[in-house]
Amino acid sequence: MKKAALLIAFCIFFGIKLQAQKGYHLWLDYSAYADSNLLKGHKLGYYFNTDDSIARSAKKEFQKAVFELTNQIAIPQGEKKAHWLFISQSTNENIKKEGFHLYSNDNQIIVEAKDSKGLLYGTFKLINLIQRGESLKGLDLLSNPKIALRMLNHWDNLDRTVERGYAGNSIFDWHTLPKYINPRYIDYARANASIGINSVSLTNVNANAQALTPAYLQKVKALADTFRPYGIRVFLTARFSAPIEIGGLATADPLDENVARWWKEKAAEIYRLIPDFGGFLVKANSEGQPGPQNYKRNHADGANMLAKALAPFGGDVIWRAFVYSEFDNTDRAKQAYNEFVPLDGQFEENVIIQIKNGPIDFQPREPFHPLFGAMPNSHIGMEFQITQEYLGFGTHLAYLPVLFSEVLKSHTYKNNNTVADLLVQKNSSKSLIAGVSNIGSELNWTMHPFGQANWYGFGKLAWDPDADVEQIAKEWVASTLTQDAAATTKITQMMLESREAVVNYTGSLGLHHLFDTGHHYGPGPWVSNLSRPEWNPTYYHQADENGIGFDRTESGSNATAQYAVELQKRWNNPKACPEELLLWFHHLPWDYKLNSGLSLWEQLTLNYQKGVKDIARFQKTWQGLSFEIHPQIFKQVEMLLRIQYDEALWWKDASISYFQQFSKQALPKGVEPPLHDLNYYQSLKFPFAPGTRPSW
Ligand code: GCW
Repeated sequence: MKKAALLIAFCIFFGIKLQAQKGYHLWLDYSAYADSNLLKGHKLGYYFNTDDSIARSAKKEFQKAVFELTNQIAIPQGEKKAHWLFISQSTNENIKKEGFHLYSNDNQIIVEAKDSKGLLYGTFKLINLIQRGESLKGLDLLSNPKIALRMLNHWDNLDRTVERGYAGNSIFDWHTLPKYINPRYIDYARANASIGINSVSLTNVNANAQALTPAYLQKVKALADTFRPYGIRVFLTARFSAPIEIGGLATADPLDENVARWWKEKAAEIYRLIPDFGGFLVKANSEGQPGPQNYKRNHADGANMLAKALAPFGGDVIWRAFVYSEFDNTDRAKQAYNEFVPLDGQFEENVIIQIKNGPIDFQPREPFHPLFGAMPNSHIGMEFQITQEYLGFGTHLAYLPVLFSEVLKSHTYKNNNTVADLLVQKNSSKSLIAGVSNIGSELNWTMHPFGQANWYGFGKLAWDPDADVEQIAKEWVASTLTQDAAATTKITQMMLESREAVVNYTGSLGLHHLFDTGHHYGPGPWVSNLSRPEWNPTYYHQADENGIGFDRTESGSNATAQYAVELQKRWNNPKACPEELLLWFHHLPWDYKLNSGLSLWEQLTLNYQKGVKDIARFQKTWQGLSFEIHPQIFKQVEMLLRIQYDEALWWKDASISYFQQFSKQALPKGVEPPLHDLNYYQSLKFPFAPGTRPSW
């Protein structure tokens, strides 16, 4: 009893309101910052010049925030008298579609936009400024989205399992839809709108044709109706063989007239229910998914057939470039380029090619994908993975905007463009940045409280790919964890370093795909028995007594030839190749001397140790923050960092034990010997690791 009373007194003293479950409200939790002085001197009358459903959402958000922040009620007033003006249909030419201008004059604060979506985004921005205690005096902020389609891709199955999901089940409960609208759908839409996300694809790219049946389309319509007032359009994944599976046709050949007609009719059926339906996201001829190649057609044939079905209604086809064939024994990293570059210029106007950030698969570090800059006559989009398939699932702290931004800023040396420049495609309604969602039914949505920062940061970078990731981290911290300046600096620093820590303890210097089979949980550098060579970690690290790494230079797979000459020169030469990509492009002897003077073996093992040490450091930093952070979140992160530390150590020890049998070298000073022998690490099995479908 005494303890509980003390805790409550403590919380009141530090201005922390106790809530049953902290974290659900994400960065839209205004309770911790309720400060009636915050809006002192500001009258609370407001005026909206628009009253459509999206503007009404903006109004609701404003009212809610004012009430939660000040315990006062905002009141509608005439345009002249109101202190807060929300103006849509602006004639200001500097404001673009979905953009906004926030400014203040002597007695008014104005949110001005061209359209209601811009008004909603501007309102959320204004609330965020207030929530973070930013002064509104002299406010003058113009913000236009640089990317048209800012999109979440859910890999959610209809049975509510989530492929590579680590935060519980799917938030979409297909069984109770369409009649039961879980209030959570609205909070999901609010959260997305608050960071500018305007499109969501609801279903797994490993698609189930059932989603396109009339019964399921009713459910999709219910979700679309729920999300629409928040400016969000829905997309579905289209299983290429749907005409056979649910249409009763004998073929899904894209050049077959009946097939094309089936998709046209399907599109018409969908648009009758959902007039602003976004379109289809398609994974075809990849990892066993059906596609046009089943009929000896190519990706353009497949994509264009669907594009023609959607075009009359304004829909798009987002066609994924994540392909690698079991019948192609060249380097997997080269295959997407080889398949897609010859098709450049052949895609319909409403097709966007969605390319993963790197050529293999969302690894902790990869060079940018060679297709960026290689398809100048097609619309291209970016696919990031927000869910942490390869960066510690739901239990590791890894602030991913650092990874995203590293890719976006990469110079392609094609027409002087960075990857971000290529994505922005000035004024194109087909520009796209998609992120594979990390959201699930966990009360705090993402399992790890810091996973929320990855959702948040993704949205911010999709709005502005040049945005500063440190600034994003600071804003997120101030909106969720604390506004104490010293604590913010410490937490932000930890976030900024966290991604590199994961790189170091999973495999640095350009090593990749060392993960255990199937579920990808933990280390499995020894795995070599899978049916397809490129599913085996041994394919990627190529470690033997002579050295380690994948030779992708002219003497090897020549994958470097898919990049601009400037990059070829740099990457082909181990002395010029950035150390963090060295073993991505080179196979080098264990005693190869790095620029630092250390040998490859020394540097690699020291990096493993550094990754572990970094997590221990984060634990210490976190322990010092117990007075600044809500007790529940503090405890959650404390437990999670413990898991991360143990798993980082496991990664280091397992990897070093495995590689040491080839290097045959002693550990350098500063690297602690593994706790167990290799057999032990190889014996660990995790049949129920999350993120893969249970086989019941
Ligand atoms: O990252 C890999 C995953 C698969 C995924 C695939 C893809 C949806 O391991 O689970 O399937 O990529 O992106 O299609």
